[in-house]
Amino acid sequence: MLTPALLATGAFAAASDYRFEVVSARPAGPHKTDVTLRLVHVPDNKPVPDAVVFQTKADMAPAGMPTMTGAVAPQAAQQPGTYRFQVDTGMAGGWALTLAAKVQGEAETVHATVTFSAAQ
Ligand SMILES: [Cu+2]
Repeated sequence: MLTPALLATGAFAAASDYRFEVVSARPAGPHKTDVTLRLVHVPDNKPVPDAVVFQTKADMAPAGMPTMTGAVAPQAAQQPGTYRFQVDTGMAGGWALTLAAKVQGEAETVHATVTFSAAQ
């Protein structure tokens, strides 16, 4: 006898079910960019509040300068499910923001890299 191959959706949530998306990247003073991200639970496209972002890194890998890095400072977010950071973008161009986050009730760490453009 065959057992059903499909398990209920959501029964086994995984880190790959979550995605960080760029909401905006705005200049915030000289060589600083304010980056707002949204964390989405992909299967139902719902925003995920209260995740703890515990590791961040910014570099210019998208512009071919992976060794050019910038400090990342978390900021208060305006909306649940969004996450805001001020990045020291020493140079205009393409930047990558890499994060590790813990989602409430999820055992796996969510790793993500988003790209944004810094203008100055
Ligand atoms: Cu650069």
